[in-house]
Amino acid sequence: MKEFFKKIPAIRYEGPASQNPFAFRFYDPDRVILGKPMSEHLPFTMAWWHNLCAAGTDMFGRDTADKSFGAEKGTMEHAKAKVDAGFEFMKKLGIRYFCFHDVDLVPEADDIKETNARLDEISDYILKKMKGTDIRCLWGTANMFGNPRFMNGAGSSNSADVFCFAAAQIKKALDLTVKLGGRGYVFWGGREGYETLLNTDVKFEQENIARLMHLAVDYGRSIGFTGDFYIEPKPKEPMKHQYDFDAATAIGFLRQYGLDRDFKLNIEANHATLAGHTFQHDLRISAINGMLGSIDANQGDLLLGWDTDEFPFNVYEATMCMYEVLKNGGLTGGFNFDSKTRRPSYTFEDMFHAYILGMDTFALGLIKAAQLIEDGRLDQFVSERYASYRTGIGKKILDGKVTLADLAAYADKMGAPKLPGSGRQEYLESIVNAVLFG
Ligand code: XUL
Ligand code: CO
Repeated sequence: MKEFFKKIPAIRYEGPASQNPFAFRFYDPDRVILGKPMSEHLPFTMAWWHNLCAAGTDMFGRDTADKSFGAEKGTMEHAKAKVDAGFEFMKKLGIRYFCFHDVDLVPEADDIKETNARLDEISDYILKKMKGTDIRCLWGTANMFGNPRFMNGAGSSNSADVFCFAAAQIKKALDLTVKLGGRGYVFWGGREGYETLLNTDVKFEQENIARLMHLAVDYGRSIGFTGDFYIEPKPKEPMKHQYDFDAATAIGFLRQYGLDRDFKLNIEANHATLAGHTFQHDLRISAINGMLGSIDANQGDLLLGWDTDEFPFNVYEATMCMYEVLKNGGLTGGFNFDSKTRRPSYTFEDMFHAYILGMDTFALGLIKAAQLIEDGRLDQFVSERYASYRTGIGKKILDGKVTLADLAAYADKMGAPKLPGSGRQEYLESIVNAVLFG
């Protein structure tokens, strides 16, 4: 078997002092944190599209990286070379999951029957590669945004034929996900949105997206898919306005259309920040609604207003993410690095450095989040902040024992309420710093 990353050894944990560029400094898979090994807390996942397909093309310039893996692009030989390279990559890093879009796996043909035959061939090949390894599929999805037919979306398209084509792609992508033992199936509503209300029937489009999702659920369950479906919220880009704007909007949509039993959310850091939220905010909103399912691990650049999909480096953000994940009792999905190396980082070594960075950042986030929870001061502060609801009038409010008139009478007697206690934000931030760097 050809080795693609010859100069790169298997990546091992060597500790924070290590200066070996091909070693983990924080990700120590067997280290037990809050009763579970790191590797179980952190089901790290390779995104097929960024790692094996994207080669640096942007709006202003062509590829900088060579991702041909020794084969001619657009051929099945190339598709198989990507599988070989991907498995070598995952094994060397100890990554146990991958995610894919249908068209990441094979070149799309003009005729869907031909594309599907190619998908059958490549998934047989992937299955063979999986044998004897502990590498599994995290989730699959259908790319319903790249091809020109999807210029107006898939479920939201004005064309019923395009809706049918999307259905056909979803059906096949679900078949593949089940065949590869995927834990989940993702809907990122790539172009499910609008450019102008002058030509758009928003109600009709949203109902049709829900229709397509119901059809997907019915089909998925009929072929034995027991995992979660996920919506991946994003506010904009490519569409000016996307329907799954953020976690709260997506949850409202799922409930409105009766999809909330089968779906959870796949929260992407850079999508949350594009929506004007922190990553932690969208994780919290998902978690308190019982809908935090999976994570697309990356980060944006707050100086740039677009989806830069950078490898996570921000330890504060990763810590607060892991804080939410630990409090959620983990994920049904995993941590998919929907991240790409910067365009000038174009070598195979950079691909490894990027994953080492991302995995170490989340490992550090996990260690620090566990310490914050064990420290207990944040939790204690929050609990005390709401203490006025545990006795007296507060307790009566929670118990549903008072009317608005009762409360008004209480207020009449009370005079002006005392100011609520200090929020102590700066003190709490200093605790976070002390735990991170103390
Ligand atoms: C796009 C994005 C997608 C989804 C899968 O912003 O995040 O790659 O994760 O379609
Ligand atoms: Co994503």
